[in-house]
Amino acid sequence: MAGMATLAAGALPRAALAATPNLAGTAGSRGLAFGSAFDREIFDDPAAAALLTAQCRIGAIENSLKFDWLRPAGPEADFTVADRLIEFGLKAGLRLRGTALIWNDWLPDWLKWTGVRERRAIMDRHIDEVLTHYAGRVASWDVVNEPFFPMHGREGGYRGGYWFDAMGPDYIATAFRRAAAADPAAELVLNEAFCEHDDETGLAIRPLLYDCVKRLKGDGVPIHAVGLQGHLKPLLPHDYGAFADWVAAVSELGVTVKITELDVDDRGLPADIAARDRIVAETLSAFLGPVLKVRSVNEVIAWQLSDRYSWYRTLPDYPPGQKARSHLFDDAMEPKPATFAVETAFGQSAAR
Ligand code: 9MR
Repeated sequence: MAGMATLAAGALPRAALAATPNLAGTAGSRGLAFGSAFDREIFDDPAAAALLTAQCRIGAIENSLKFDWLRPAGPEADFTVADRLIEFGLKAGLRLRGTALIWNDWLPDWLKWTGVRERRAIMDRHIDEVLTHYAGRVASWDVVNEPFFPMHGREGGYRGGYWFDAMGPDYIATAFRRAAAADPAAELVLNEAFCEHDDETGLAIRPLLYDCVKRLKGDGVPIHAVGLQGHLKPLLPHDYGAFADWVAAVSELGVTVKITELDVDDRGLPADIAARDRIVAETLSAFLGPVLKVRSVNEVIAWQLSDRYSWYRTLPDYPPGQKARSHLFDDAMEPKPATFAVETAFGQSAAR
């Protein structure tokens, strides 16, 4: 692991930096699928569209399939923009992922005014309509996103919100069963954040998620994969080797595992760009090395390819003049140490 970190540490030979990366190709040579989140920027930015098409085999819709984006003002869904994104993705040859069908966060205000019993019907309708509409086009869904958040103080460590508060923990199994009925061919994924870290939240969520998957499997709930987001935070305590052992244990429950939202939180890292890029690259190497030894990890998806469309850039936490460099390509869509760290990790990973 130390050797890999050194390789990615900005000490890369010039020739390597000048080479054209081929992330999907290198991943594919090991039986691994690589992809990225994308959204409406691809309509107006041909460079973003071209980078996505060149580097990816999987495309995850970053926002436009979320409940609040499909139904911002009331229960009627508007699929217009999402349909254009899906059409683009399919033409680009991408296997498409939708996120998130059911998430207790980021829900529109109108849901607040619905009664508890009515909310179950709204959830069912949402799942039925969306999965039927995209059956055969969106191959994989985060059916439930971020089920746990112990800091919400709910018994069992669940994330609170309109769905949980209406149905309790059963909303998870209910959503998976409903999704399987609406699109029997879809891959159904339980997606979770924070597990990569040895801080209080990460250490609390790991066993909760493990037990949840075990229960779902034991009850015959149709869950095919676990998504682990991978918003890496180099400044938080972490032990990626121990994390990988836990990932292997999760997959032994009978699911594949995918890294669904890979990027590096560079808030608080040095302002100097070379130093920051080095830490971002080292973090990616240190994470992917052990994780990709686990053969049931079959997909890695970046949460946007380029810093230009980083969600971190919408956060207020950067000093003036400093912008996130959290992703695999820079602002100008050019490769940087992170690109080659990831490609190297793919090339060195165990064959699937
Ligand atoms: O990157 C997404 C950002 O543009 C949205 O405003 C936000 C709320 O919908 O969601 C971000 O993506 C999140 C993902 O859906 C779930 N895991 C955390 C991601 C980053 O916040």
